[in-house]
Formats: sequence, structure tokens, C-alpha cells
Amino acid sequence: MDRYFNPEIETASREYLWALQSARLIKMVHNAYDHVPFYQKKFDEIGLLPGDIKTIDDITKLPFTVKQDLRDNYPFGLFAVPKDRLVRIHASSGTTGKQTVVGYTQNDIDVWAEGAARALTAAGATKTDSIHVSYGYGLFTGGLGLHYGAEKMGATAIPVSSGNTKRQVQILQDFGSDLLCCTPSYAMFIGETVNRMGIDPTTLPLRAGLFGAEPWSENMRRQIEKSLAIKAYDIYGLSEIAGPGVSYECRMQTGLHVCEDYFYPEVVDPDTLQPVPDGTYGELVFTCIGKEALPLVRYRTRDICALNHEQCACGRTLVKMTKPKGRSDDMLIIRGVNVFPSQVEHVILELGMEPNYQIVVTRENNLDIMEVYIEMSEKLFSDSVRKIEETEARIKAAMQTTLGVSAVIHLVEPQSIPRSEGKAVRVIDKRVID
Ligand code: DLL
Repeated sequence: MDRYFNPEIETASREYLWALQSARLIKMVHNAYDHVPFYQKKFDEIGLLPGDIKTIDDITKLPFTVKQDLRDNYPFGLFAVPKDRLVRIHASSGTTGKQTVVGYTQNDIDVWAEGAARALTAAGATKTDSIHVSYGYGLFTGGLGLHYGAEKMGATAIPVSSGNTKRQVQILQDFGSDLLCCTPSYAMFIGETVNRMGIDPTTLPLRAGLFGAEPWSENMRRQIEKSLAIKAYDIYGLSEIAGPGVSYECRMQTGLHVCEDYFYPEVVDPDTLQPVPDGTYGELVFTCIGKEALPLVRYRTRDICALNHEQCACGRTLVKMTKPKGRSDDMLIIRGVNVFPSQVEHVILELGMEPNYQIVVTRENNLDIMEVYIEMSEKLFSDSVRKIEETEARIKAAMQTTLGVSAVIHLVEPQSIPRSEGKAVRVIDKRVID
């Protein structure tokens, strides 16, 4: 039998979950209406009163929330609690440096840690295990999310954060880490480094990993499992809802169980915004029914997936979502970092260049490579090679600072980037995620 962190919830009857979700939705709708002017206005506009929401089935009466709403209310405008109740802030990258800011009360941190603890337990972690966390620590939710999850379940968190790969391997070896948490692309790189260092992965105590924050294929899963001699699990989340642990894979690996007692999922047709039946792909939408500081109502994630309410062979009754197969907007995820083409454009324009550019993303040795081709002005083109190289270096440094990820910059001849008669093709994503 599978092990659960919270068997009462993870294997609860659908009737019990329905009642719990209904009670929590009613409470959160009042919280949102009473404490967030944005929601009060939205509800008033469609003539909806909090009292109109009586069960979870009424959720479709509620309006949607989108990322732009968070930006428009930057940084704290959608928070439902006063500052003295906040215990943590995180943020995820956004256009023109404006981030999406999220806040947590102590209870919200506990909810999030519970999700991460469920994910770790589903991947086989126990209290005696050491959890090596190589997600970045900081405003990004990856590092601290898994860290608190590990502590919540009583395991030992090893907060390595990302970077310095040889040292990561040394720590895996010396500390005898049992589980590894990082992006799948970084797991590939760690695996390669293990092999390059002449270490037989079967000699490492490591037995499983929780990988997420970016899309990854079954093919990549097999490569990671082989190079590190472990079992690889998927973990999903987004800062706006909590962070990692919104959903997670069990040993069956037939989808990711959603912590639907806190984060109620729907899948809607991205064009009509009508809910679609189980098994049909559409846009994933979450309502934070168990959170206090940022009670988002029907938040459109832009992630494309399908739901499955059939009971899983692992014994969990929590609904499963398929691995997200892409996004309905243009956000790129480069080595786990969210990058919007508009941010790239912002940097280019700031440096006085023309907005004639193209982003090409490829994957080499399982690491994302972002190349930016930018047209030079006639003036720069006629300058010395040294001047051109200096400009390239300046753009590269500015990209790194603004995007938090490195890019290869190619300054190209004037008029060499194809013009489009319709929407400009800014991004060529050559990565294959099957
Ligand atoms: O990436 C939280 C996270 C950290 C999840 C560590 C898992 C592990 P954000 O930076 O806000 O939060 O980015 C959220 O990343 O909407 C998806 O598009 C994508 N994403 C996250 N997990 C997965 C996954 C974190 N397992 C955005 N598969 C989401 C595919 C994922 N895409």
C-alpha cells in the first residue's frame, strides 16, 4: 500500500471532499468580498453576492482572475489581510520587471508545506530521509517550498539551492541524500556531472527525485532515472496559488494528484471559458479555498491539461491532472525561470536598440539555451568589430540582470530578421517536449 502524509484527506470519500470544499468556498468568498476591493467590485459588477455561493457547484458563478489583475494591483492590492498577519512574501517574474507578488499568513505557509509534504511522502520520503533541495531559494517558491515540506514531514532538509554542480554531487555523496528536488533540466545536468566525475550512480544512496517548475517529457524522465539511478516524480505548482505541491505524482505516475481540499481545480475551454469534461484538455483554473492572504478566485493558470476524477490505484481519491503540456500564453520557461518575450523586448529597447529581434530556444544536453537575435542599426553595423562585441556584452549582462537567466546574444545585419504581416513571430521554440 502507498504511504500518505494525510490519509484522512488524501483518501477521503468524494462526498466528504464535496462538503469540505463547499464549506471552504463559502468562507473564502466572504473573505475575498469583505477584504479585497477588487473582488467586491467584480462581484458587484455581475450582481453576485457572497450569499449566492452555497456549495462548491456554484463555483461557475464566480468571475475569473488573471495574471494581469495581480499586476494591476501590484504589489499588495489583492491581499485580504493586514500587513501584521503576513509572514512571508514571494514573487514570480513578470513583464518589464513588474513581478507577481504573493503573500502568506502563517496558516497559508502551513497549507503550502502540507502540499509539499504530501508530495514528498507520495514519492516515498520518510522521516529518516535527507531531502537535498537544489531549487533556488529566494523569491522563487521552489527552494523554500520543498524545504518547509521536508521539515513538515519530519525529514531532514538540506538547503543546497542551485548552482555549483560539482559541489551538489559532492554533497549527494558525502551527506548521503535520499531524495533530490530540482528542475528536471537541472537533474539531467547533475546526472551528467555524476557520470563525468566517474561516479557510479548506483553507489549513491539517492533513490528518488521530485522534479517540476517546467514541462518535461517521459523521455526525459527515463534519462534522469538512468543517469542518477533513481525514480523520478513530477511535482507541480505556481506561486500565485502556493508554490510547489499544488499537485504531485504518486507511485502509479498516471497524473498528478491535486490538493483539492485547498486548491480547487477546474479545466475550462480557453476560448469559451466553459468547463470541459474529464479527459478533455483545456486551461487549468484554481480557486484558493483554503488560503487567507491571497484568496484568488478562479485563477487562470494558462497551463493546459486535463482532469481525471477516477480513483487512483494508489488509494488516493484526490483528482488527478495530466502533466501540463504547455501554456496558452507566451510565457517561456528557461531552465525553470519564467521569461516573457516582452521582458526581452524591454531590455533591447532600454539599450536603445530597435525592437527587431527573435528569440530561439533550443535544448542541448537537456539544458535550455536561449539565443536572442537582434538587428543592428545601420550605424552600429558600420562600427568596428570591437564596438559590436562590446554592445553584445552589454546586452548579455542586461538580460542576465533583468531575466535572471543567461542568453546568447547575436547582433545581426540590418533587415535580416523576417518581418511578418500578421503577428510578429518573436519566439521560435525548438525544444521537443513529447
Ligand atoms: O514553478 C513552482 C514550482 C517550484 C513548481 C518547484 C514545482 C517545483 P512559478 O515560478 O510561479 O512557480 O511558475 C509556475 O511553472 O504555471 C507552469 O507553467 C510551470 N510549471 C510548474 N510546475 C510544472 C510541472 C513554480 N511540473 C509555472 N510541469 C506554472 C510543467 C510546470 N510545468
